[in-house]
Amino acid sequence: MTVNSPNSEQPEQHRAPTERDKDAIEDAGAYGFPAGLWEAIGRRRPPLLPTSKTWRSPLRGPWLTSVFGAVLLVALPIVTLTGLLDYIAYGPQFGQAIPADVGWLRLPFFDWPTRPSWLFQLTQGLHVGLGLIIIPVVLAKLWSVMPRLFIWPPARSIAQILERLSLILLIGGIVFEIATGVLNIQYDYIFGFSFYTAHYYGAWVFIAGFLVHVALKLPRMVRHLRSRSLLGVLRTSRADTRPESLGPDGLVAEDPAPATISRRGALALVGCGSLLVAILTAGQTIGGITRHAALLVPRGRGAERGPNGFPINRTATAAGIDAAATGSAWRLTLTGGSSTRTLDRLALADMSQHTARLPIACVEGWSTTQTWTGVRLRDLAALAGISAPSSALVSSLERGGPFGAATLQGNQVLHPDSLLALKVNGQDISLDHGYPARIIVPALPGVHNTKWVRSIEFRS
Ligand SMILES: Nc1nc2c(c(=O)[nH]1)N[C@H]1C(S)=C(S)[C@@H](COP(=O)(O)O)O[C@H]1N2
Ligand SMILES: [Mo]
Repeated sequence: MTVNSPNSEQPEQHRAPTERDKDAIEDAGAYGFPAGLWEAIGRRRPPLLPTSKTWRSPLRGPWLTSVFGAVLLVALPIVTLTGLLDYIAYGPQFGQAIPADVGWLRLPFFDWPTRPSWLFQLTQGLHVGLGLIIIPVVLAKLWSVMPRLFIWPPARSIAQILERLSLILLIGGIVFEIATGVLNIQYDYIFGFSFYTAHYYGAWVFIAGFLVHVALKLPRMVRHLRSRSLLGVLRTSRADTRPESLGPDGLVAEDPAPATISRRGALALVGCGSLLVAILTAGQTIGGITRHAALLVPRGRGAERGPNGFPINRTATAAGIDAAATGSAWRLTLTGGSSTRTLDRLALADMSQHTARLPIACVEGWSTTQTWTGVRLRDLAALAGISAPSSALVSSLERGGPFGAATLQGNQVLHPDSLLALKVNGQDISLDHGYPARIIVPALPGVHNTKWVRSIEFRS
């Protein structure tokens, strides 16, 4: 049975559903499943389950689903890859990426580059920004395939069971990643587990589902995209909006209601949704006046009001920093060479000073670029007696916790712009930004720019 809607320019080709059912039942038999089993399950449809008649929007159909799918096919790999890159930027080789031990899900580690200095700003900005912007598209895609989530029987063959299992990974994975990601940038750690651990494993669940889904659906997506022209759709008004042709996918309403919005209207709605999210988010990374619009990012806003005029991740009070320990009693300890060196702040200020414009890019979704002045880390390494360290362990006055210490790679210590900063924008660094001295390194994840530095241990 083939029903073509009156205005579908290029009717699509498909097999009649009954053929498909037969195939599936045959498949099942071939895999050792009694053919009658599927029919028996088919007859036991739960009474409350929506039926194929429940879904009446005339917009639903494989073309629309494929348009959303194509957008996600481009965006999701970018979000995924930048997320995995951010994991590597955290320094898994030092056990400081979270989760530290991921068994066989271990990524190939490499030394995170220091050039360009905005590299981490880019990867985390793309990951968080694009991840938020695609939410309306993900919702639209889920809406468009809704009828398929309720088909009965849920699967007709082994192949279909596997396909449907992959959907659980895909949909469960993406919803989980979006939910945990959004909560993280709102600093809302409501769950009783580590955000990073959950988000990392959730990503692999999603990746598995995504790969299977793309492998299974890509040819179909391409075929359906060709079934009508995008320009044609954009020229079609609501009054002329007709359902796509009924097909075996079960996406097209069998009993369509009249259109309440055109397809171009639906596409515009989703597009504007994404644009709105973009406007509300991008300012956290781009900065300047756009920051005022970044309503979705709590830390990015109102930053101008803070000391030194840029966002503070955690104040000295919140970090439990004893102001007395940062006063004249403060000493920087350098170890790793044959003897330990101790310097007070005056001695540091007497060393050769270097100025660099570098970003702090926080994985929680904001960044800010400032002009830092201080002592080069490589000069401190030389002073400690290790001129070519392979790594350096920086410790804070803030003891313990995720911010108490961070390990830097050799290339990060040796970069000419890597500083133990004493000043920012020509002023002494404020207590909240890490006085007496803090780390600032090109392309380093924000979290490893340790504030209130107490000691540095160079390793070779
Ligand atoms: N000791 C210590 N260092 C720290 C932090 C902290 O809480 N304690 N926060 C880190 C994080 S997560 C970021 S993004 C940057 C933010 O620096 P800022 O507060 O000066 O903007 O500092 C990093 N260094
Ligand atoms: Mo951060």
